[in-house]
Amino acid sequence: MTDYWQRYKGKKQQMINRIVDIIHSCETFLITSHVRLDGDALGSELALWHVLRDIGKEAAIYNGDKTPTIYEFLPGANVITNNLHSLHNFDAAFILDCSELERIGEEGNRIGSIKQIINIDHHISNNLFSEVSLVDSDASSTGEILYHIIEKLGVHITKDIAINLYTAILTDTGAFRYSNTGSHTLFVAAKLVEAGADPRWIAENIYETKSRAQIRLLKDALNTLEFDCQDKLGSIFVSQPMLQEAKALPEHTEGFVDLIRSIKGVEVAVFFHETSKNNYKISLRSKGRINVEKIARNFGGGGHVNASACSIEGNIMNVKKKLLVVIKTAGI
Ligand SMILES: [Mn+2]
Repeated sequence: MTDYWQRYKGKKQQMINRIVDIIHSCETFLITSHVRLDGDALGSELALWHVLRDIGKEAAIYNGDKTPTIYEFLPGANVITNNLHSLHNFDAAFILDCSELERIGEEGNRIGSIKQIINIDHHISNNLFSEVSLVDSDASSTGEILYHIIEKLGVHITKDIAINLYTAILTDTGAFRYSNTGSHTLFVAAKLVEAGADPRWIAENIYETKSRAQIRLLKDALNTLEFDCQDKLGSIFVSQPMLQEAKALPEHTEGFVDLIRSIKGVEVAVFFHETSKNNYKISLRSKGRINVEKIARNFGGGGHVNASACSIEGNIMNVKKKLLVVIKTAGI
């Protein structure tokens, strides 16, 4: 574990100290994250909310999107608001798991005008939109980084905090399967289990509560499965009519791309999701060699080496063609 603590020496340690100072010197905090919420965004927000409240601070969580149903079990999830009124009450804003202000959604610029912004993230593509930025692309998740801040703060990790942080780490590592799972990740996860996070109960809430509509949508999506690049590339898509037919929600597509990656021999998995007519959100996953962050960046997106996303306009045929050209140049 010594290597790990080494990473938090020097500049990163100074930044953690600075964030701790800001927490002590401010009273009211806004906490936010990116649209298309995931377990890391929500778990990190809620863990931090509990921490701030536990030390007598005021805190509110705003998100541009509604909380997906599967995350409603998270302790504190009911406090999250989708409406932002006056901002002048906030001394500082925490922007978590968010590579750029625009990813917050509609309120990004307004929130960006709060005088003290704290940017905590693990995306390699983070554009360091605040002077106070703690970005650690070696960390599995924003939740893992937050654990260290909480330790430094000296706040007791309650069961509610542990459940939220564990969920953040669990979901961003694909249940401890992705290459971002380091010994340090498991070390933190172990500490959270000791603090009261129940792995069985959390996994059941997240992975074993699928609706029938979701499975129906998956069935239709799998009908679109195609292989390219000598079967090293697997892809599926979901169109707007498919979503309507299955009576499913956009959030029900979560995890589809991982299923494609699970196919033997597939090195890059792609999921095309038509979010509005002729506008596709594309999720990319790779098993290692191919850097899908670079591919997404080509289309104005970003993410991590093994998991990224971008958007391309056009019909599915053209969108696929455009993406294939770039993937082929990546040397698949
Ligand atoms: Mn994350």
